[in-house]
Amino acid sequence: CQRPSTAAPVNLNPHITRPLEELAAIYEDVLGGTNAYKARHHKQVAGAVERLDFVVTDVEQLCDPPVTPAFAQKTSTVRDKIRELLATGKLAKLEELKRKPDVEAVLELSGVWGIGTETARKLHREDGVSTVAQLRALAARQPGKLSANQHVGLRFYEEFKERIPRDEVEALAGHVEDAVAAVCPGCSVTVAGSYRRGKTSCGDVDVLLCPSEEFIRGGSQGAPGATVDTVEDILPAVLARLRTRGVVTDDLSTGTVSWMGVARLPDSRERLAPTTTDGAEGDGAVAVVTPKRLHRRMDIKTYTPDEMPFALLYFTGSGYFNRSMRTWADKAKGLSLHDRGFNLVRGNDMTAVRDAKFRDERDVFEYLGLEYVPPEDRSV
Ligand code: DCP
Ligand code: MG
Ligand code: MN
Repeated sequence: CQRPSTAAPVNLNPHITRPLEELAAIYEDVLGGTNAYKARHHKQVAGAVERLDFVVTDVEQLCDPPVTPAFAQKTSTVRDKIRELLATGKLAKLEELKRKPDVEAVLELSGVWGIGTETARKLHREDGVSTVAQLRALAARQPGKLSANQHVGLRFYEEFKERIPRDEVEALAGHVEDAVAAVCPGCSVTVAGSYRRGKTSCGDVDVLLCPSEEFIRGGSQGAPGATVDTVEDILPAVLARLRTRGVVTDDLSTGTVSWMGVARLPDSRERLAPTTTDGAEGDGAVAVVTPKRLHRRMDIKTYTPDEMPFALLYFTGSGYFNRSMRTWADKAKGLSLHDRGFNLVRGNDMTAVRDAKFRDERDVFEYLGLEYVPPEDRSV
């Protein structure tokens, strides 16, 4: 029952769709095999509920007409699950599955960065590994069992699990800004992701770089002071500086315009240490508080000014918001929306949309006939 609306499609029923998706993910990724059918069934219903333009308060609202054919089936146990969610806010089945040793093991192992549920299942089944501690022991005995990235994920397992406070995100981004200013003056640095959506803490730091039009046209001629000449040179040069400063400690994936890796605030003891008149060291008179300097996941990507509105939209998320935006673009306009622009889809053909100029995110919303949604409202 989709009414035409100019309001951007947001999920009004996360209280139903999230637990159903979590359950589906366990059926599909953790249990696998014949559970794939159950997973699909739950995902179809969650997908249909996600697109509704009203808040579901009674399961009967989904029955006549059925929100999706999957829902019409007499045997639909999803109906009971939604009834349970509406009544209790919980899913007994989900809680029960999460307590099963096999499921628990796969969920714990796939919490290591770089280890997907497939690998986690294999490690559990074939190597008898159930915990991160056991995986560390295995990795020490047989380093070849894991990829370089998985070793990094394992090394920083506890640190990566910690949320990053906003001020630390800002401090880390400040170091990126310094490096960018030295390499390519006029290139903008924008923190996207959950930070831009206004979250008080973030899972990682998502940074977008965008050089000026002048740089695009004339390299260092167009942007005086730039030490590089092409878009592809910016990120490698920025990373080199950040490594020298000890801000970037590890790489997970390196390309010319896209990097994933590990960063942490440099040792700031000098700056934080109060100056003393006698300069005596180690006499206990000066309490130097060294803040915890945790290793943090950071992503940095470079986009051209033409791509930037799309990149900003994509990397601001949330993932759920992106999905509804993409579905809307596809269903309402036959457009495929991605991080660099729009493609017009005609059967199997895709052509880039070039008839419009997109200066900012608002232009993208407008092109889709949608009201602008500020980043803070994109978390669902
Ligand atoms: N994104 C996406 N699809 C993916 C991965 C990412 O649409 N498969 C988009 C939406 C995310 C954004 O990129 O919001 C940034 O990805 P993150 O994984 O960093 O997610 P968030 O920044 O939103 O949350 P967190 O605080 O956990 O980092
Ligand atoms: Mg993020
Ligand atoms: Mn990220």
